[in-house]
Parts: sequence; C-alpha cells; structure tokens
Amino acid sequence: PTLAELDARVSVCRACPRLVDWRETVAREGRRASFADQPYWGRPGPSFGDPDADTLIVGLAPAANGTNRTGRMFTGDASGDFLYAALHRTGYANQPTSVGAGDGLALTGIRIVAAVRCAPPANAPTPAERATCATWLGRDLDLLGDRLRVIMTLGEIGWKGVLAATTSLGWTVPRPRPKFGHGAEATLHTPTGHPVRLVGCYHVSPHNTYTKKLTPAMLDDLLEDLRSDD
Ligand code: DU
Ligand code: SF4
Repeated sequence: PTLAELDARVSVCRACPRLVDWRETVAREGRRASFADQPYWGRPGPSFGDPDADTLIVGLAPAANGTNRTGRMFTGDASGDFLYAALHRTGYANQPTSVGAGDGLALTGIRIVAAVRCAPPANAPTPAERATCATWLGRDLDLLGDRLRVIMTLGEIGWKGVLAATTSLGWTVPRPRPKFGHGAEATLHTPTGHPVRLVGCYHVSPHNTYTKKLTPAMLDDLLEDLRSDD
C-alpha cells in the first residue's frame, strides 16, 4: 500500500475491543469541558509528517483529549506542545505549534507514529494491545523501507514496540535485547542488511517535562544527534 492507503486502513482498525470502547466513549461522552463543542476524531491516530522521512519518532499512544480529538499525532495536548516546539527549534518542523488539521504544520525529514494507535485508559495499553498494534508499526516500517536511517522512541513502550515489530519483520535485533533509557542506542539491521539506529528518549509527557526529568535542552540534543550516522 501507499502511506495514504496505510493511514486509511489503520484509521478504521477495531482489533482491540477495550481501546475501541475507550476511544469512542471519550469522543462521545468523556470530553474535557474546554473541548465540549468540538468534534472528536475517536479513531486510531495515523502516522504524520514527511512521507520521505529517513527518521521515525515512535511515541506511546494518543492522548484521550489530544490525538483522539484532533486526529493528528501529538496535536492538541501538552506533550505535543513540548515535542513540536523542539522539532521547530531543531529545524524539523516549519512552526512551533500544533493545534489541529489545517494549521499549516509540516515536518521535514521526520515521520511520527504511535506504538499503540488508540487512546488507552490511563495511558496504559495492555501487553496484548501492544502486541496487536505492533503489526501496524511494522507496516509503517516496511513502507519507509531502506531509506529509514534512525528511529527514536519516546519512552519504553515505543522502544519495546519497535523491537517486537522489527523482530516480526525478520530484522536482526541485538541479543540480549537492548534496554531502554534516555540516550540509549542500538543498531538494528533490516533483512537486506541495512543498518538502522535505535535511540531512546524519555517521553514528552507532562509527568516528565514538568518535573524536568526531560528538559527542552535534553530533547534538542537528541534531535540534533539524529542527523549524525553514529
Ligand atoms: O496533503 P499532503 O501534501 O499529502 O500532506 C498531508 C500532511 O502531511 C500535511 O498536513 C502535512 C504533512 N506533511 C509533512 O509534514 N511534511 C511533508 O513533507 C509533506 C506533508
Ligand atoms: Fe487497532 Fe492498534 Fe487501535 Fe488496537 S490499538 S484497535 S491494533 S489501531
């Protein structure tokens, strides 16, 4: 499929009953008061960004009132405010804010996906949901193909999702499995032997950014470093 076809297919996935129920219940009834008059996407969040990207950012999952409302990755919540400001400072985004479709945001060199594409209760997908959705991550990796050079995960769930998806695709993954950490690095190889860097970054959630476990400078440093080949 093309990226557009893949995005269309993931947008109607109903493979995880608990997440389908949560994403639709929030969209119907559970809206935050400040967004009560807005239509909610209420579906899986498809990939977003440059179709010719050599760099993939893998987040955790849509926020109930963020991507689950706007339909675009990291759009309309505090995590996205932090991430897109950094992508703009480091030259990957044409503007620092991400409000919603039609705001003019475009990325160069980067594509963004979630490890789990439906909003989970308490931001906590189950192991079974993570395993089910890793199939979609694998399809996005397959489409980016050998032009993919680096994958940066925001958090451990994305890190483990990448290891699961690439193992299923027959990539060579180091053993023992590399451990997630901020600044952690590993090299994976596609079935054709093409190397892909895997880089870990603490997640951009308010839990990490308000406590300064992840600062703007820490994120900028990793984003700048993605441009190098080792
Ligand atoms: O309509 P389109 O050119 O296929 O772009 C769809 C969507 O993808 C647009 O909202 C911006 C984003 N995008 C991007 O971020 N970077 C690109 O190089 C091309 C498109
Ligand atoms: Fe489908 Fe992924 Fe959503 Fe599960 S989390 S319903 S696999 S898109």
